[in-house]
Amino acid sequence: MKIDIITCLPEIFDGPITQSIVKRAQKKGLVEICIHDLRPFSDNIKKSIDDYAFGGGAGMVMMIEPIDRCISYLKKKTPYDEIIFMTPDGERLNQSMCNKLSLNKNIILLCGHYKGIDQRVRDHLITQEISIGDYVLSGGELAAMVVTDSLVRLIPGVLNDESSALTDSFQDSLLAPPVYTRPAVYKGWEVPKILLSGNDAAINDWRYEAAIKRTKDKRPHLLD
Ligand code: 6GU
Repeated sequence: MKIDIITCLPEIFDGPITQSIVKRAQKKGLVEICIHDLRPFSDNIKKSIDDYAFGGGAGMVMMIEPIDRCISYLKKKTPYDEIIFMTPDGERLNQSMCNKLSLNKNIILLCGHYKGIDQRVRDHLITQEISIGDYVLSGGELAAMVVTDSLVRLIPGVLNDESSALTDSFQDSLLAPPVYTRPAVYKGWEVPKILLSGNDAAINDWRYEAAIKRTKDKRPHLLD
């Protein structure tokens, strides 16, 4: 899978997706993540990528031209399955969207910024709009990293234990059950005895029941 991220703040991406699982996935060649700075695609002297809103009002608007040029440049080399705009008014991300997106070969994540983006970008250049929740972030960059992380862990071979993405919370509309490790007793707080029994069938039953209970307690709407 290839993920091309278009942003006016490329430095932000030096953090989470250069570490841990996503880093390993890139090293193994299972995913290629490329960050593209929007600013060089501006054709004016100041390399500006935003301008005042037609009709007035506070806040700058991201211009269509640098974005169109950047997307056209990328499209010359790669056929994209989806060109996704990260925006708080997009479709709210959930696990089933992540699963579907992870099947794509090539995607673009376009990060919005400032007060908004010229509507013609949304009308003509992109294929999908995604939000990561009902709150407003300063830009789409953190959201693009959330999407990237959630997709990469689903690519076969990325996780050491092939089954572990399948047992993630939300994969079967259930939260994952509690887990424990040594010591079996700490300050008098005990691990459920069944987990120490060695009886795999009984342990699986316990985990299933615990997953249902946790979902009922914390996210009852998932059981609807
Ligand atoms: Cl994708 N972008 C911004 N700016 N804020 C958000 C978001 C995206 N998703 C939730 N809040």
